[in-house]
Amino acid sequence: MDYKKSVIYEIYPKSFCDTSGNGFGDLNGITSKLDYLQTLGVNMLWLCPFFVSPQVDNGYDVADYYAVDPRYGTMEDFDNLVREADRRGIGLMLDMVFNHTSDQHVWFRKALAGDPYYRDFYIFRKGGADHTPPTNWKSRFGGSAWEYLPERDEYYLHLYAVQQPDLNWENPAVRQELQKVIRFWMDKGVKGFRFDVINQVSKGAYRDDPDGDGTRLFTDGPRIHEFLKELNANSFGRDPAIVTVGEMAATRLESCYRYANPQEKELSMVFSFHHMRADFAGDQKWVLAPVDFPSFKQVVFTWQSRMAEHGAWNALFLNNHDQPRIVSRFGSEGVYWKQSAKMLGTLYQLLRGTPFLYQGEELGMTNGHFPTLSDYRDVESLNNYRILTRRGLSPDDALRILAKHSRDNARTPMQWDDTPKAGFTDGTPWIGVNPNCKTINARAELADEDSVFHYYQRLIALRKQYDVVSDGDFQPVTAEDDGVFAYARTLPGETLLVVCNFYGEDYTWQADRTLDGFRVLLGNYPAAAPTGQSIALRPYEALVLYRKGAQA
Ligand code: TEU
Repeated sequence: MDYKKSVIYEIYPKSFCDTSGNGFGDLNGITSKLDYLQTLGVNMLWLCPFFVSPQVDNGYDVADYYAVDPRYGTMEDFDNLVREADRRGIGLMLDMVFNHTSDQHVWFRKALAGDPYYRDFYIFRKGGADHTPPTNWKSRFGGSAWEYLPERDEYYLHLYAVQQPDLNWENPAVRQELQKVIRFWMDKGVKGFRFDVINQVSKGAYRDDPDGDGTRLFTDGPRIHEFLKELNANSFGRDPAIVTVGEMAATRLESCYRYANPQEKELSMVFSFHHMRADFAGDQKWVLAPVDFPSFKQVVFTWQSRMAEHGAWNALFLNNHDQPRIVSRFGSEGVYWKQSAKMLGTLYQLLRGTPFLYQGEELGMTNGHFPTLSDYRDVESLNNYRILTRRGLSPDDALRILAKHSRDNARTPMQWDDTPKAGFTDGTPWIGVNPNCKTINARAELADEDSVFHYYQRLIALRKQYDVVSDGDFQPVTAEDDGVFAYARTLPGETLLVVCNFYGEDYTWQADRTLDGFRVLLGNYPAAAPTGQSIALRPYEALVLYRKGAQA
């Protein structure tokens, strides 16, 4: 698959489509929606984990890498999904959670039972004389990254939930086991792999971080490139058709030059997250802060330019299963809901890289707006609610922060139709259905030529129709601080100009070049071809302009 000309669609199976009536999405549900996905025009499906798991972190706590959790179906259902997707020219990308396992994985159970071989699969350390943890590192989900085992008077490391003990990648036996997992799924016809927090598997020295929570020490660690090259050579690198993407939490730009440069033989591309911190306060996620648009634009432009200079490839996204819905976060749910959803899709899908759209993004799905704590399911959100209220925040103030930042905003069931359960399940959904499924749903949008769905269909088609989208250079156009996100993609004799009014007000934009000779390939308003050097942009207006001939 030519990942530079492809669009990848992320599916959170638990929330996609339930065919068994247990309230959980399942593999047969995905199979039943392949025609819908083929109509949308996507080329590959990234499936979040569906392996055997106690579901503490919705499957990112894996208890058996080789087996389908019965909640999601059977291995025969998976084999059928591979066949049916392949018939439609759609590949499958599986999610490999290799930084940690579930504490119910047999390896960890054996380690706790004292088996020395499996004990070295994990990271056990003695604490300090004063009963302090081995280091001051913090879990990404709140609290210490070390869990004390009184019966052994030692700790084990978990960068995420307590029930997600970190694997010891310094142990070659661990790395060989994980390479076997990848080869197993390759043999079953899988054509892509997403690697969960893979840049945190090389921990370096276990020492206190005097200036922080340890992230600087265990992120992009000392052996990470060596480990990735070894993983590549002993598994997916044996099939040049396989596409890989690394989730690089808290990564550095310089590290990503290497992760995603084909000459390094590590990965095809990387997810980075610095642009998704534009509504954080400094490094703090669990606060209410406005969107810092100039910072968002500057980060995206910097990553686009620098990664291109170093021959490295980006995975492009604004939504995923960990991020609140972007139309609620950076756009508008009000009168300009549709325009802002289309504008945000245009803004990122035509950048240099491979776009990953997240289930429901193509419909303009919004945040869940859960009114009570009992509506939440996410371990990270529930942990942080406790932390916020322990710090003295009122329950209402803490719930306001969860409503804005919780990952559960992205995990409400996919909205297939306008019935009370949105056509997601006949049973009791594991998490609440967004009542706005009455108007925001696939059935309605498939029937409406002006829908977000049909706009995304046309947006996705541009990547296949115009080489300048897949192969063109990137040039920032509006780097200075104004309300427009505009950039150019160029090939000799071709220019694509993408202009997005990021705000909900009219704005007259002065272009850095004459717009004569450009034609409108796509827009979220009825638009005539602009002329001269300025465009009167309407609220959240997006325009894709194209000119063939002398560089504009
Ligand atoms: O996410 C890693 C990660 O850092 C995210 O949890 C996200 O950055 C954080 O929630 C922002 O506050 C991966 C998976 O995508 C996520 O679903 C898992 O919970 C996590 O790893 C542990 O496997």
